[in-house]
Amino acid sequence: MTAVTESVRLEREGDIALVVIDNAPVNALSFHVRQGILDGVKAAEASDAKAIVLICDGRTFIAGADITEFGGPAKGPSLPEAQGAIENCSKPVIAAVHGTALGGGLEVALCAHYRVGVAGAKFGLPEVKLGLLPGAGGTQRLPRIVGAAKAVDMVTSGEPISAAEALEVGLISEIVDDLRAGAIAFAQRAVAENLPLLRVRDRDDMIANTDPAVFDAIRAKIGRKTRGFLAPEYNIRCIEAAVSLPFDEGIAAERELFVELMSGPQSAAQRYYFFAERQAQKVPDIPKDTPLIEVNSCGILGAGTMGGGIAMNFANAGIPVTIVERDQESLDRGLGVVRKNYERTASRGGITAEEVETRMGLITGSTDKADFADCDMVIEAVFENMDLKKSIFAELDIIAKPGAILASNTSALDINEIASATARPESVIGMHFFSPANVMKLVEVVRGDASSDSVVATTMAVSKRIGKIAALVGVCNGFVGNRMLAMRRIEADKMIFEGATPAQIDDVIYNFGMPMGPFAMSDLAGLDIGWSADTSKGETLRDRLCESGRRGQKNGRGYYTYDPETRAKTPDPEVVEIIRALAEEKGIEQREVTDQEILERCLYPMVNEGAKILEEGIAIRGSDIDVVWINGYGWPVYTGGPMHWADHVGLAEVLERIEHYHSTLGGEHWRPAELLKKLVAEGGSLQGHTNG
Ligand code: 3H9
Repeated sequence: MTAVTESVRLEREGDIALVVIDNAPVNALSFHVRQGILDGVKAAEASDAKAIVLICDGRTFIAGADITEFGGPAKGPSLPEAQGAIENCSKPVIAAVHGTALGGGLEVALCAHYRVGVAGAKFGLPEVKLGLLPGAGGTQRLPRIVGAAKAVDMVTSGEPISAAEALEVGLISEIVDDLRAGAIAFAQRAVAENLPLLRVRDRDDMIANTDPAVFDAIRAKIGRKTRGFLAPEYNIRCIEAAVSLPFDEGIAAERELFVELMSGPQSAAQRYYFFAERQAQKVPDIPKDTPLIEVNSCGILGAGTMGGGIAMNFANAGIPVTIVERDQESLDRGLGVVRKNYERTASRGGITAEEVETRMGLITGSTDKADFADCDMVIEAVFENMDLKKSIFAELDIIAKPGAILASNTSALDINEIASATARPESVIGMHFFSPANVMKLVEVVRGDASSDSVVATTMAVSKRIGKIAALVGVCNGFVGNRMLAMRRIEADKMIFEGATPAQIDDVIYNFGMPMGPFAMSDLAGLDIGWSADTSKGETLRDRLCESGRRGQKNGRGYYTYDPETRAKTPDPEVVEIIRALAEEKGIEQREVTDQEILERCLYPMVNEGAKILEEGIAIRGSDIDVVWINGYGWPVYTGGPMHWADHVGLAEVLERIEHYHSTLGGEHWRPAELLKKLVAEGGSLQGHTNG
């Protein structure tokens, strides 16, 4: 065994040389790995070895370029130099894949003459998720093996394929049982049978007759989902280049587009988010060795939209759920919706019919809370009413076994007060899911004053296990997400009286990249939540809208009118008139409100509130706030979330505008956060601010 660099070594098994990469945790292509591959392969080529196996230690093959190196000074050999040593080697090079061959990792493997993998291996080019494209030949080599249609699908989705599929499409030559032994055996066979040194770059057979329609088809397919993102289109253009240009020209086109993406703000935001998401899982003041509570069963109180969605998350992860409703009819209705949701997924090919039954089989309905007695965790998901929640928690305290986690899905209420209804506040925590709970990724884990370390750590771990992205937040009204959302609402509601229309405001927010604006959101939720015809005084806009039969999407009329068939919304002049009349009564003069003013007045108070949330210690890090907004509200990840976005705009400019609105419009939500002022004075950033 010879060390080549700190992370690459050379080994020998008979005639076969092994270039072994060991760069924990994911064998990313740091400069010493690139150097090691280059020097290791060359040394093996110069030795009397007859073939070379490229293999990794640890849990995975190379998972890509080292993202932490991006944007820094160039160090060591480039990846193409290391790849060249493999591809142009005069002896067969076999890449042996386990775990994930991703991004630059797959691009390295594509330069080997042959690839083998274990059954659990996965192969993908996920750069699009970082706002990038494969920049080391991946877009030119992959279609030469799998064809343009498959390649364009892989680079635009970023999703990996399995070893079985890789074998089927010819990406690997063999699935081996034992990685090392299997790869060595393959290499020995390559030598014995004098197998040719296959260079993917020289192949044209799979791309020769590409139908250009595949590119329009993918554009049509992903257009809506990728609205606002640059990288998907750039990835498509690279595959187009692969089928229309000679290899070297295709590589040049790929490089040019890669450099453009890499130096642009979208990829910077998406790379920042990659680490933000992983960072959010870490709780600085909880020791890593904190014992976790075993959670093998979960009780859910409430089979409404929320409870049902939450139950699905647990069932999807294979965790048995007991779901309790107050009467059989509501229970049947709730379980019926869950089944329908699963069946819809199955009809689209997401899961098999058998999986529908397996998951439904994990959900047991009941009308008796006593059935929570054996659950390791119980989540309350009834409507928002403090007295009700307190009485429920007092009951759960009696029913649940000692040590069980008692969680509330409240979206705003005080977890400490809820916990005070029990004799075990240390077991109580908030788990704020977002609607629809089976789809939305975010869970705000709300740490009460008394929540124990084990309960916090376990709830974070359980959230991950059920496929969620958790952010730990403290107790305050609305926590992180809804508290910031409320600030946007204040200004949006004011601006429609000043002369902006609901559609204008929604369009500005939509064009910024959010899934919908505040008024479309109200229509979706229903305008009459908490409104009653008996008590309505016709004083507020909501009173007037509801009184004129506008209840939102559910009856086809709200701030917009909705097509009964397509549910497409159209701005409604009648609503604009109702608003105008009310503004007149209130003595508010209407004027033209610019899109820029709308953007500033909707987003800057959110940024300001985010800064206050940070200074109060409600969020651990600025980046956690971005994780909340991206996963709970669809904030466009290519702007990095409200904190990253504000940093990008420039905190001095943001503060200047907040001060301007504070002096002209007034209101506590415009009072500049002390932290914001401090960061501007010190040249700090919101995204990098941490209380940990
Ligand atoms: C690329 O390749 C560009 C090329 O085309 C062109 C070049 C010229 N770099 O996710 P985990 C860290 S772009 C640096 O929790 P898992 C991660 O931050 C790249 N660090 O584990 C975390 O650190 P910490 C294309 C990385 O088992 C730790 O490793 N490749 C990288 O749940 C564990 O990560 C990708 O986009 C990296 N590339 O999932 C793949 N990757 O413990 C990105 C991970 O301090 N990676 N880290 O928080 C992944 O998708 C997942 O990490 C993976 C493992 C599936 C591999």
